[in-house]
Amino acid sequence: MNVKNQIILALDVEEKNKAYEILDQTTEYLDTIKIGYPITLALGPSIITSIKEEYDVKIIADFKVADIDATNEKIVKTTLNYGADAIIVHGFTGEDSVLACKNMAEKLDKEIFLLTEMSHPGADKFLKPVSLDIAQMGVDLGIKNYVAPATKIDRLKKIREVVGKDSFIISPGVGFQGGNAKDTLQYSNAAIVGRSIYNASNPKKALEEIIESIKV
Ligand code: O7M
Repeated sequence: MNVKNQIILALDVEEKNKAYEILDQTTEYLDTIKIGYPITLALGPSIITSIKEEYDVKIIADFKVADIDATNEKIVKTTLNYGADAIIVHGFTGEDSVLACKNMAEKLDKEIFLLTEMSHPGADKFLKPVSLDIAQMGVDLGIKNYVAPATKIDRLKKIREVVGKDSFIISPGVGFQGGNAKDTLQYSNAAIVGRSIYNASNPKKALEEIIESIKV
């Protein structure tokens, strides 16, 4: 996946007007949007289709899919048929669950991202001990796209080592959670940013500043 300016907007707002306002202000610089549960549960999954119709963007559906294979397959199929270009899938569920997602996405000519380790402190207890194994499972399954934390650069670096230089990593946690875009992009292909943009008094300016900070 190609991500303009290496920034993905996490559009975790719950009102359509607000979502469109943010998109109007940021799509000059962005071409990849992450749509998650907050906006989808508030507005319904057709928000994916609506955004795709009105903006020239790629949509990554962040539904952190984590069920048995048969259920995962249905979740992936329905989400991608709403127009999402890719869907984020948890890795801790294991090979059969992840493979069901990969196979369905490939059938629809779309992509999955495998979530390895998370950005919040609580993830250290259960996910950290297995995240490199999750990443290795992804490599063994032929997965090309990964999610790894911007808040834990040492972990991001290790995950990069496991998945290799040709894999595509996207990283949440820049800004509000304490991560820094420039440091993150040493090991990651794109930073995911939410609140620092959509809660800013001037989202366009906030985004411009993040993009500038990457260049210096
Ligand atoms: O910049 P923020 O903190 O407002 O938003 C970060 C976004 O990334 C938000 O949508 C989170 O749900 C998501 N996220 C994390 O913050 N940490 C993770 O470990 C994983 C994700 C994520 O996108 O998972 C795929």
